[in-house]
Amino acid sequence: GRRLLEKLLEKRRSSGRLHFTLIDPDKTGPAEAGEIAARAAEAGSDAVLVGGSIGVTFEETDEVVKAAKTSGLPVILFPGGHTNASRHADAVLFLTVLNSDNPYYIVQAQILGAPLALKLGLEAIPTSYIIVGYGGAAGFVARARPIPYEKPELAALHALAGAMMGGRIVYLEAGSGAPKPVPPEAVAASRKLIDAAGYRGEVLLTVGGGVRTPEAARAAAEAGADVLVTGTLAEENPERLAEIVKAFKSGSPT
Ligand code: 1GP
Repeated sequence: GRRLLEKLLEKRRSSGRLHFTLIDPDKTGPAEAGEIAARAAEAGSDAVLVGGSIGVTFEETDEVVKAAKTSGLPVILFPGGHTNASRHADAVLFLTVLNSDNPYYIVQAQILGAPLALKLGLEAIPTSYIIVGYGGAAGFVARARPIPYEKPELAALHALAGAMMGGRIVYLEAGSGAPKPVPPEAVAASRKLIDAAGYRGEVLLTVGGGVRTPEAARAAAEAGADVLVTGTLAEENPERLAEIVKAFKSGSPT
């Protein structure tokens, strides 16, 4: 069949912006993951991401992926390292941390993870991952030098390079639970350079970390994000999920 990446790009072009719900198997067991994924589908989310930075086992990943699949949404692995794999997932964010100082997170995890993705039949979605500001556990574990909140032009240069290096998802990450999301200025500056280089429609500019309000979701949309990722929200304020998805998607597809 058609690859998931192509389906997501097509969906973005035809029906507008996308929302992904993140589930961390270290924090969320399979039963709760099933409930969150079902709620996410109902709220208008377009995919479930499964992964975390610390303490995630093969078995937990497998069980959470299986539970999330019952929602009918595509399930994409969001690995914290090369061992976070599951044959039950549809795809894996094959990510390189552009602002890591450690070669493992730039290229070695990919080399070690590639044969696992092949064996498990996982579609690898080239992903350029850029950590901004707070960074959270992801920034700490990946040994990132987080881009300062007040330097949107630096974030944009990373985003442009990420697209030029072949990233189809260019992901600006403030870190799960970040006190404030990626600044809209950084999203807008990234959008501008990605479009100027001719990647509009081929690259999904993705934003996540610390989005808790419809206002923040709307700001990310207006700044030009194609995809919004929320994680903590579905665990802590599940009743707000639909509202936030709607705020991000309203006014789509442009
Ligand atoms: C983290 O971008 C995601 O990788 C989501 O972050 O948990 O803060 O929504 P939150």
